[in-house]
Amino acid sequence: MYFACEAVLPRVFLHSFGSSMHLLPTFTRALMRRPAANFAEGLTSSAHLGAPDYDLALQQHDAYAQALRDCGLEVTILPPDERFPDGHFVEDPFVIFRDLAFQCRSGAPSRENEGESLKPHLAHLRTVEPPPAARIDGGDVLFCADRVLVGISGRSNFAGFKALRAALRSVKSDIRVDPVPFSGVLHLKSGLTEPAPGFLIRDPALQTEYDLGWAQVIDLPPEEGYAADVMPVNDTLFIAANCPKACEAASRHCERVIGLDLSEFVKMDGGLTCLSLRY
Ligand code: CIR
Repeated sequence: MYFACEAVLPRVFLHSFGSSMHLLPTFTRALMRRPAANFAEGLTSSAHLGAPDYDLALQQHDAYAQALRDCGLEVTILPPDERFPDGHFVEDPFVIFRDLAFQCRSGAPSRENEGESLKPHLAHLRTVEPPPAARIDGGDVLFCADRVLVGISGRSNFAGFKALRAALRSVKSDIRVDPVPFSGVLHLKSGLTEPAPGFLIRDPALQTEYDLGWAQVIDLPPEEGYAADVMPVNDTLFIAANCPKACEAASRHCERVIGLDLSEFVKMDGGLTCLSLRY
């Protein structure tokens, strides 16, 4: 079950994934992993939200996968893997850019080896592994229309940033890749994403000295901060359900806005983008 957002204001910009205006191509496939029964043993800083409900999480995961299928994507769902309670957050172990699959190494020790089990499913891509000191989570990597922002966080370091930049430049030599030291949220994309070219949506909890002056920044009210992790999929923008201000802002810039309820994943610090790898 997912929700169409009412467009309450005129839509003045369409998202332009798959056009020459955006670095990323039209997505045709997505890779996901079903949450394991022990997923509540994963890392979280949100214990105050209560323990997640496994059955509801599975329903929300199913709805998410169906919503991607409804956008025309072929969705592969891998079986649960109890070795990794955070293993369904498949966005973190890989960054995919055209034919490149950059294998991340998380700054969180419990998540360091998650990528190995995803690797065979990305074998058609050119896999690049970073040097041992490089740490990075895919949740810290934001592809904007004309640049890539790489969060420097508890999970991702400068060595990780440099390794990723080199790998991205092996695909597109003039790609702009900026480091973005930040604090206040787990991953960069937990607190900052680009719903439409030149427009950023931000959780006010995110603190950074990085100059965002090149974009128009939409600041969400604190109570809707987690809706800053929006997920553009071709002509559709996915946002967290039940966030009216975020929905209104997104509808101003995007043709089709869909709300997805991920309440059980939010309890484990998960946002929209982290549940799939789209390529
Ligand atoms: C973690 O702390 O790593 C997981 N519990 C949540 C990861 C969410 N990933 C993401 O936002 N990209």
